[in-house]
This record gives sequence, structure tokens and C-alpha cells, in this order.
Amino acid sequence: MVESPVKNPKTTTKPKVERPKLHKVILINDDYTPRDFVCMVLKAEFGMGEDRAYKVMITAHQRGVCVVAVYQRDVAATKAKRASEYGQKYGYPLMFTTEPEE
Ligand code: TYC
Repeated sequence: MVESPVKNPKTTTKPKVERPKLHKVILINDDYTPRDFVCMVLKAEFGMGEDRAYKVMITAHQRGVCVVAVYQRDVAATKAKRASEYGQKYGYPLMFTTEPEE
């Protein structure tokens, strides 16, 4: 056994071995952004094909939100920001957010 050089250490370090959580990019519905525009952004920013983009768009339209994809935290944040900015650039309130996976 290795003795601590301090008699009563106030803190101990627990080795952290968990993987960092992946983060979801979530598409939020609104009443103004045209459906075609949403699909175009999904294809351009998330590399989706027509069918997948339409399914994600229509799910957000009907349920209010839809998970687009999961990424490492920084990638998710960057993609959500870029995709939301795309909407802003054309005057639409299109919004993507992120949240950690459980
Ligand atoms: N609800 C929009 C419309 O009817 C389309 C839309 C779908 C907008 C999904 C945003 O995340 C969204 N034009």
C-alpha cells in the first residue's frame, strides 16, 4: 500500500474513466420557416438526403421538436449555431439547440 504523504488528506482524486457525453442537436418547430428551407438546411449542414431531411422536418413540425443527430459536444454546438444562423440570414426564426444525452 502507498501511504499518503499527508496525514489526513482533505481531498482525494478519483480516477475519471467515463466517456464524455454525446450531445443531441434538436430542431425546434416554428410557424414561419418554410418547410423546404428547413429541409435544405438539414441537407446542407447535417449531410442528410431528401427523405431523411423531410422526415426530421415533418416530425419537428408535428411534435414541436425532433432530434437531428448526436455529436461530441463542441461539434453539436457548432452545427446548431451554424444551422440557426442560416435561418437568421434569410430572416427566419429557425432554431436548433443542443442537450446532453442521458
Ligand atoms: N412549421 C413550419 C411551417 O409550417 C415548418 C417547420 C418545420 C419549421 C420544422 C421549423 O423546425 C421546423 N412552415
